[in-house]
Amino acid sequence: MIQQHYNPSAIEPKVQQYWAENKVFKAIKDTTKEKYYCLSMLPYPSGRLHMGHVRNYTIGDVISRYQRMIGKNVLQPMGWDAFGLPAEGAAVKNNTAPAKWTYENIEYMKNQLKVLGFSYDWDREVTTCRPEYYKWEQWFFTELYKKGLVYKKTSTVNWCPNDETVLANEQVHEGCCWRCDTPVEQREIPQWFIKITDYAEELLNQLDNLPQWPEQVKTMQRNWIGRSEGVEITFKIAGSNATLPVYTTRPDTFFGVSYVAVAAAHPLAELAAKTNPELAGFIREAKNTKVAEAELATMEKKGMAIGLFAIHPLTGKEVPVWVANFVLMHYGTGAVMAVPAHDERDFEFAQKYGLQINQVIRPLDDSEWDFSQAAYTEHGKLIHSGEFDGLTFEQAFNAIADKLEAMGAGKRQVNFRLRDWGVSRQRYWGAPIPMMTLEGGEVVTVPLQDLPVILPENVVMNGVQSPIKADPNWAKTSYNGKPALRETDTFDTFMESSWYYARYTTPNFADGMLEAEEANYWLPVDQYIGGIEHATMHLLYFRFFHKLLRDAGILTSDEPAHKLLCQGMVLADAFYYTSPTNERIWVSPTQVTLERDDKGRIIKATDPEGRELVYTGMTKMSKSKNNGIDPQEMVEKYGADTVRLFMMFASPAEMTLEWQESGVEGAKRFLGRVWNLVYEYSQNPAKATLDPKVLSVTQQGLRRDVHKTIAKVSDDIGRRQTFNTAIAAIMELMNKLTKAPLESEQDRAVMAEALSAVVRMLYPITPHICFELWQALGHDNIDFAPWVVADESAMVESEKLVVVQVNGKVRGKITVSATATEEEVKAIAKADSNVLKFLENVEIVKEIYIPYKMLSFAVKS
Ligand code: ANZ
Repeated sequence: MIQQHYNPSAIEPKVQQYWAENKVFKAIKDTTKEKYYCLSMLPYPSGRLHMGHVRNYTIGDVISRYQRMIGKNVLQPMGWDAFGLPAEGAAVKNNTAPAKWTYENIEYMKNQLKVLGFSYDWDREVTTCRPEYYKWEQWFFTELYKKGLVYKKTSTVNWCPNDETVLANEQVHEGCCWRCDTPVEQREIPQWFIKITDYAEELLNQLDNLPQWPEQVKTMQRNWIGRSEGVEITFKIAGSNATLPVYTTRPDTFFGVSYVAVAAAHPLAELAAKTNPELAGFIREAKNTKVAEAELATMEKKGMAIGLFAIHPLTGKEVPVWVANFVLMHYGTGAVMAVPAHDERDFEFAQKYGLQINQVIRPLDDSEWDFSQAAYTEHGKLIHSGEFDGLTFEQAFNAIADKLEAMGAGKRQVNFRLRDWGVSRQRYWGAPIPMMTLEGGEVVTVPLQDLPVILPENVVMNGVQSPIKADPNWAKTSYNGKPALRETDTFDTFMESSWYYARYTTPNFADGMLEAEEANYWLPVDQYIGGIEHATMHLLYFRFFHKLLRDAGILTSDEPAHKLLCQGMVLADAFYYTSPTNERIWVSPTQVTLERDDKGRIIKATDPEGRELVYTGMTKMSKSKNNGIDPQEMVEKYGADTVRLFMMFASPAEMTLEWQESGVEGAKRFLGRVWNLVYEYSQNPAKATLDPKVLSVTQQGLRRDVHKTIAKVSDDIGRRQTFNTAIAAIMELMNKLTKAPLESEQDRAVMAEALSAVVRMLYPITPHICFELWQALGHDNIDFAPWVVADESAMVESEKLVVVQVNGKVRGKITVSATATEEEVKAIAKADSNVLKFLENVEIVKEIYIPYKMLSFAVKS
């Protein structure tokens, strides 16, 4: 029996327990069914779920449950991206081991996920810090090494002196560490690399095979891979045998070269510095101020002439060689031919140091360009370029490239901005890199039978130094009876998150990385969901690993995921006051009392002490602004279904979501209305079956609304993924249903059909309440119920309502058959008693008919 009032805390735990005990969402390979693999990005076990997780996982759960209802064999797994730096920091702070901290967090957060009612197959849970997981990652790395896709190289890295770790370029923000804001230094250390550049072309080209990925993500990946076509041109150095190759994408500007610039670490600069202490000082400083690539364009240009001259291969003229801080050592050849008239950076540099600015490109419309202000960087026509004058960009590119190639002074070249992936980290809490060095210096892989190389978990963290580096014995091992030393670096944690999606398909397979048959049944992922912040690194490594697994003969597909959805951020109001020491103290929005104007705008905000607060608007939920809303508190207060409904209703999935408690309350009221209507209906349920032939016009109209809503909701959830509009349509239908009569048998039969549709349409979003209501409607278990399908015949209108006007005033409303002709409609109107009164004793001068909407008479007496 259904309770009279909706009480989520009475039903949600009960339903969740049922799901868990009966393993309702266990995914089993079944080749007779179409599979659907729905994957949400796995969380880092930081301790508590935040609203961003809840949004991500609710979207995934709605899609999974919907796909299950339409008959797919659904796999929806969950796991933990469990290695990483925060565990070490927390361990030091709380005087515990990173492993212990991590496993405790996982336990806690797993429970939080269960309380939200997500339909995961928990038997496939993957925890990336477990040896049974990283064993296969280590094995795969040794395989890549054997294939020549892994190498060790001493290279300059971004070094955070506080965290004592290497940072990737994108982990350096304005010269500082992304985590602790410490200024980043440059260091030379040996590191392991995976040759992602071997796959650059394929990673770029196959973006075209991903029509269901957001354009924005593909554009970011294209820019990240950064393919460019250019020419490598070799300059000779005057008075020596040395040569200086440069890489340019603008050979058309070749006659405008006024100097050549090299990177601070370029061998030519180093050579010149040997006899020039001032230059040596400049180089030292330039090498230590490392900036992210994106800042190169805007930072202050600095340089110094190195005292050498380069000979222009076509004009024979000599131009000075400079070292410049805007030239990257690891791109192209580490040297550029500078054309200040046509390149912004070269221009700024030339202006600063008084170098020549020679125009060689003219706008196509022959207009004049003012070279005192800026470079002209567009493609145009060549001038002052000898035999090449008058050529366009493409013509000149080819003509000059051909000529240089014929002379042996240049060659066409494709370059990629993408660098090989440095996977070594000097931290403890990661998977050990499975390599060893023998006494003679030979480097060997750890053989499979000795894998995994286990990271000791029961350690005491001494400051930030890695315990496996601190313990001199840990590295000592042997190889074929000879002493060997283990690598003490660990993998970048992006390694684990690059293949977890595949491991979920065969999570407990002990004889290999993946059991190929089952893996290929589930893969590729049909729907991947996660934050846009992963557009480049994770999502590129994920695509790369899939191709590596394919080329290892394990997987058969080219790409890991057909469809990608990047959910928007969750925002909340933020408030602060200024302390006596002039600090901003941020007050949680849950503590704030608000006064609003009649348009709902905030006009006054006060904290519990009555202090007036500054309102800064809606911003991303964050610790720094103390405006995070704790999902657990919200679930305790409103129930999981309400939180889920609000999240899916408040905005389209890709857009930002503004957390409004009033909206959450509204969601709860709506569920209360659904509950009440089902309760009311269940007190006197339909005994007759629905008979479309005997329905009144009103009953037919209501049924039509029901089926139109079903069609719209199916399309919104299934194809358009506009969950908010689907919910709005269900709400609109509910408004009509609450007003509908429940008097006759057919009234109740129509209602029975309508409610069974509403409950099934809401189930993917609010599964607990629907589980209960479905039984109240006399059905069995909604977890196995099919999605409701719209009945085309119920959607056609057999009759239409036409408004009749006389001299612009509404005088009647007539019901006509949906196939009535204009003449028939007019005849019915003229016979209608209400209309007739106004047509007597007058002359009809004009009749206007808008089919099945309006009939208008103009009359005069
Ligand atoms: C001459 C020139 C003239 C250039 C002109 C541009 C405009 P993308 O498209 O990203 O590949 N360049 C080459 N190597 C560089 C390095 N190591 N550090 C900094 N800049 C470098 O960019 C290629 C262009 O970037 C090249 O074309 C070169 O400048 C510069 F009107 O050569 B160009």
